[in-house]
Amino acid sequence: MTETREGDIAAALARDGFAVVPGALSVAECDALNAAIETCRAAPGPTHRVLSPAGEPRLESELFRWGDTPAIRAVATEGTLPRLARAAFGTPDVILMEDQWFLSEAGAGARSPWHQDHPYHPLEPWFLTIWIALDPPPGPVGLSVARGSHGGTMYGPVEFSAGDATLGSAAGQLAPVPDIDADPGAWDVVTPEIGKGDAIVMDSRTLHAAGGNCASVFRRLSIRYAHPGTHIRPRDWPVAEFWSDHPFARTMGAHLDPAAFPVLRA
Ligand SMILES: O=C(O)CCC(=O)C(=O)O
Repeated sequence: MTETREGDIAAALARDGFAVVPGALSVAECDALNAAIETCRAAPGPTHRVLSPAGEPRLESELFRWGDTPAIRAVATEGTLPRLARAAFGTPDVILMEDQWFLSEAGAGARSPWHQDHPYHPLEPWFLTIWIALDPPPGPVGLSVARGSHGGTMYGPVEFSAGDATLGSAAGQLAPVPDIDADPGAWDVVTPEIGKGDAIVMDSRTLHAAGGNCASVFRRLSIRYAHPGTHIRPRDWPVAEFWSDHPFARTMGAHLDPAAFPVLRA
């Protein structure tokens, strides 16, 4: 694994679209987050989805639990992760946008397909996803990224869910994500070797995928941070349901409401 020092994160993001940060969270923090994911599963909120086909060992995901889940709030708002986001943007303030956990049960085969995070959101400029493995990946199921793809085409959002939809509706559509697995020679695909607590920091325009055949449970957490100058840019293609449901998401130039999206000061 090529480690990126904190001071080099902005340059790595600009060049490659991602950076690897080993040991971003401690084992104790990962254990607390894994317990928190079980609490969330026991009382799922409106954004909880089973992404795998019915009847199979599950791939599940949920967003926006930092407000009622202290372990998620702690890592999202204090310590290493906001510090990495400040280093990435080069700003003393960053905005907490979203938290999203993923859980693959032992035996799950469903994968998060190749996609970019950017087109799911009516936001500019690019934002940051910090993805952390909360368990050692049970097989080649960690995050894969297409190096340099942040500087190319923006493709249409891909529906993750085999059942309940996660995308809103709109008339337009962008070009579909190409079949990267079928044409690996055309892409510089990297799957960093990572362990429990290691993070991959990504530009929201970087193509990535994760999951697949998991021999044992595999939990991971993504925290997304926005640049303090982030504003709304309504899209004419379907964005993530949460964002399409919000009236402010249709107001060109509006800023994120700090009551819902806290500004984290250094
Ligand atoms: O871990 C996963 O399955 C997918 C993570 C991901 O694509 C993301 O957080 O944007």
